[in-house]
Amino acid sequence: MKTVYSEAHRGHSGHGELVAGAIVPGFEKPERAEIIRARIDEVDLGPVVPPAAQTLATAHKLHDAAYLAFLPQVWALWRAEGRHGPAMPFAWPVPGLRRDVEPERIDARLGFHSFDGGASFVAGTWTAIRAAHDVALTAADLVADGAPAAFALGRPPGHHAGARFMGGYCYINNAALAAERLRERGAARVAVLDIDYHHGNGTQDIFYARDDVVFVSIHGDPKTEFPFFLGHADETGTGAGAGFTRNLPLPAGTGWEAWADALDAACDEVARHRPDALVVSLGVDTFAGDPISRFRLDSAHFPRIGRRLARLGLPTVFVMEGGYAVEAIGVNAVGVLAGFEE
Ligand code: FKS
Ligand code: ZN
Repeated sequence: MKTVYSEAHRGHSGHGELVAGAIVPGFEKPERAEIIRARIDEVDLGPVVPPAAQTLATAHKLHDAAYLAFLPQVWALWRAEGRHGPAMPFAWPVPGLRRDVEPERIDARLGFHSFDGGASFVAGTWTAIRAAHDVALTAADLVADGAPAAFALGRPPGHHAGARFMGGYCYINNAALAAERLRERGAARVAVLDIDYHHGNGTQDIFYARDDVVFVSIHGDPKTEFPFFLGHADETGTGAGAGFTRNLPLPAGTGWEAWADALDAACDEVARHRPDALVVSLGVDTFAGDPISRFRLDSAHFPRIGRRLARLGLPTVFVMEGGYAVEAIGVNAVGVLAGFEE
């Protein structure tokens, strides 16, 4: 399959994140994409192509206009306050505080448009976000044009980004963009299957009331795992979308046997809705060696995931999400794709 990739992701680097009371170097770093990119050549997965030019029209169907307008301005507003280091928020308008007055100060606006401090900005962040957006839409177009599958290798990732918020390393929801583009290009129903360790709260938020995009996710139980505040089994959709969201939370420590059973259940759920196309939110932080996650999959399991997904027999867009064991991320991510291609 073709991989869509842009070097622009490299500008999103050098930021830190808050872990257990200390700022540490960000886990979501450029080496991740570079190592996957190198592995694609090593196993001859297929050509690597640049994204085609895209407008923000599809993003505007998924994300709030004020939110989308804010993202490209963040770095300049931050610099205008005399700051040089990464931009990150420190206050959030939780229930009990007001959201109806849009604040003016950059620190307040960052909190207003986010749910955590995990989506920080450096000079090249917007350019990387925009490139990941173009990458996801281009991969969806390849599949809409008839390719059986395509791989959107962009970063930053997207599945924690909701209609009006960033967080968890995510800004614009790349998987949601791919799903929406497949809809625009004629798919009556699209399924998004999220196999990242963390619940795709942003994707769920965006499609929760819709019956044309099914969202199915396998992830660490939010009672103990990030993003903590969404992803429980009783969340199944609302309004027209009732029955079109399915969450399969698993306890930290889950190994291949139980995870593979959940994958079977998730695939059955996808198939039951008879979608015309599939988007896979491909996180490989389910790997036992992942430094921030707690499932126990081995590298040998990732090709088996790909083979199981292939059995759905659907045109498929793979969109890169998480995975932080950088030494294994190439083998694991490309393992899924190679297994799919078998
Ligand atoms: C303290 C722990 C917070 C945040 C984990 C974010 C996971 C992101 C991801 C994505 F796919 F979006 F990249 N950990 N800093 O793997 O779900
Ligand atoms: Zn993750």
